[in-house]
Amino acid sequence: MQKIKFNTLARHIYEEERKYPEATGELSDLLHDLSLAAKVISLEVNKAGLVDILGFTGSSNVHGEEVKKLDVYAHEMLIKAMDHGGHLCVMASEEDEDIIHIPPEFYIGKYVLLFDPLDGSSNIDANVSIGTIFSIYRRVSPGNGPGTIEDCLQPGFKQVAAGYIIYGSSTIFVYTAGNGVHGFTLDPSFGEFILSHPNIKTPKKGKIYSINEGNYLYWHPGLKKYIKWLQEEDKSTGRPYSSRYIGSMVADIHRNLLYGGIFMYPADIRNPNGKLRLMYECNPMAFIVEQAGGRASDGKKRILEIQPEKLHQRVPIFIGSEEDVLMVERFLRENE
Ligand code: P6P
Repeated sequence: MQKIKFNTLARHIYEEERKYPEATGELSDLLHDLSLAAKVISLEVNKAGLVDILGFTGSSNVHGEEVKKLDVYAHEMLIKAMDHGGHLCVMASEEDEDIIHIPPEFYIGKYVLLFDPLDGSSNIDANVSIGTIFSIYRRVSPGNGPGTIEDCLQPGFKQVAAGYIIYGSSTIFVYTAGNGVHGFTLDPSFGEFILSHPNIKTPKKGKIYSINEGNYLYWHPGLKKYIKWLQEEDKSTGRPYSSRYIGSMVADIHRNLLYGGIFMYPADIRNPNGKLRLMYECNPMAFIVEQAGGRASDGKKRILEIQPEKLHQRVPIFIGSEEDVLMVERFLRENE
């Protein structure tokens, strides 16, 4: 096991920035501000189970602060942490129908931030890992004024950075700025994210498949055949695969990123576009997984090449180890 050099997220971000002479440091500051928000959200998520036990009134806690639903809290915390840094021209959140403008009193920058503040938050009461997902683009609208919807509706290959923070047995910040994928584990004793997963590469082929099999009846016939194929015994292809499904996208994809395997949220008869959001979940996860050597498609087309039409549009997603995603694409194609 290669010894991991001691490094913090803050230092890693600036070391990466120094590799690009033209870098202004703005992206570094953005990522640093996001890591700050992540620490605060992590604190709150880890306290969540205590809300009832510690006699919080439910609408306001012993300090007189209003106790909000965690996903609303995370949404508001991210906006508060990111709106005044001077690096953004516009934001958009999975929790907000419309784009989020930078208050007029703050400087407007050249980047665009989209985020899912707390994906999988319905699992929090069961103490299941959940996560924040973020995606960063450069502005494309002309001028230096407020950003527009056009800045937010860019195809995923235009991302300059993407990442997630998984709040689980530990809090891990995973990101890419287009030069590999790196993971940092929060040491709560001194509040720093420490390099724990340098240059993550996902196995070319896994032995895990992740999908909600409760939707089997509504699937595409090719998908039904693929899942049955995975369950047959054939030691030469590592089958049968293991089924692992947490129901929290960040947790499922983080595990498969490290161990190998495929995560699927397909279209079905009831949901012709699947369930997961292109801009807030699929694009950032696709950028990360591709940077780690994996693949992400909607079953036909590379996720990162989909031209967005709506801020909250849903897409089917097959993401993970390259050979596994290619295989399900083949089953879908051959059983049109
Ligand atoms: P289902 C959580 O609600 C979420 O948005 C993702 O994190 C997760 O992968 C998916 O939905 C689970 O959906 O329909 O299987 O419960």
